[in-house]
Amino acid sequence: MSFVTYETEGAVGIITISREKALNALNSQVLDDIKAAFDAVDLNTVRCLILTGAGDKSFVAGADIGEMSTLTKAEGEAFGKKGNDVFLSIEKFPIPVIAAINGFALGGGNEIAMSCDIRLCSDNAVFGQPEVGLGITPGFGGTQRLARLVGAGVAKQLVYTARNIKAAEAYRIGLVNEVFSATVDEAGNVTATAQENLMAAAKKMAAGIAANAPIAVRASKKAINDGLQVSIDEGVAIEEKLFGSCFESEDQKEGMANFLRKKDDPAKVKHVAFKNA
Ligand code: DAK
Repeated sequence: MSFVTYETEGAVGIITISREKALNALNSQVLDDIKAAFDAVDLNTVRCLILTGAGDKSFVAGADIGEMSTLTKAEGEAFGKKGNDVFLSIEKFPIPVIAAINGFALGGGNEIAMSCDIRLCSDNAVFGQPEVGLGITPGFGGTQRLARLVGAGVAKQLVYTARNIKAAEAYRIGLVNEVFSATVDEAGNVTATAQENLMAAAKKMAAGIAANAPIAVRASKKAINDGLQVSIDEGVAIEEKLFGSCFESEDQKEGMANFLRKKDDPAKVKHVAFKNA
């Protein structure tokens, strides 16, 4: 039995962590299943991924505390490496990954969300790095990615205090890109839940990304990720190479020719059905 499901809708793939009874907490098997799901994505047909959690209460409530409670030092290090390998492969995955955060994103849950490219959440989402309260440090990249995303000062405050924050605060500090609430009609009836609106927005964004030139989207992801590791001089050199690599591709030729054909009214320019060459 796998704790992860995978489905596709056109060029969008949806990976769902599905261990609802334990609020989708990450044990070794869940980590293996996540890796297997990413490995199985057909990059010839899928151009953007959504990562979410099953149910409407939790995205991922962290690493599995039961499993971690009996680890030796060596096992703890191995568990940390297993998670880090999975999270790094998400961060470096060739196509964009959107985290649709539908509830708790604590510890390893916040860390896996931060390894995605874009974070959207429902208004019941709760974020935090509670590890120091459990006697450990964040172990799946939390000390590194949180500081890069929200700045060292805010990251240190969140990690040292182990305080959970709600969606609005996560938005204010730049941890999430957008927050979704339920839609209510004039009579006060809920016409769409926050989670439904979250998933609809994630799918719409993913489909929009998937409609853009895939070579350029992949190169942009790589340029941003690689550039964040180096000086600005080295970063622009990385960008130059990746920018150059787009030329002579079918995407570039078709994309620019399409614009030029419609140049009298640029608003009418539609992205062509790009191929990968
Ligand atoms: N692990 C295992 N089970 C969990 C879990 C978790 N992180 N979170 C929730 N569950 C389970 C609960 O035990 C409960 O199971 P049953 O008792 O029904 O069998 C079920 O999910 C429902 O949870 P609750 O009954 O507690 O639900 P509530 O609504 O009352 O509370 C909650 C929801 C999210 C506030 C609460 O469950 C909670 O505080 N959960 C723990 C959150 C947490 O502290 N997460 C961070 C874990 S630490 C490292 C590698 C990795 C890491 C660190 C180091 N290295 C090796 C270096 C990562 C660490 C973490 O992620």
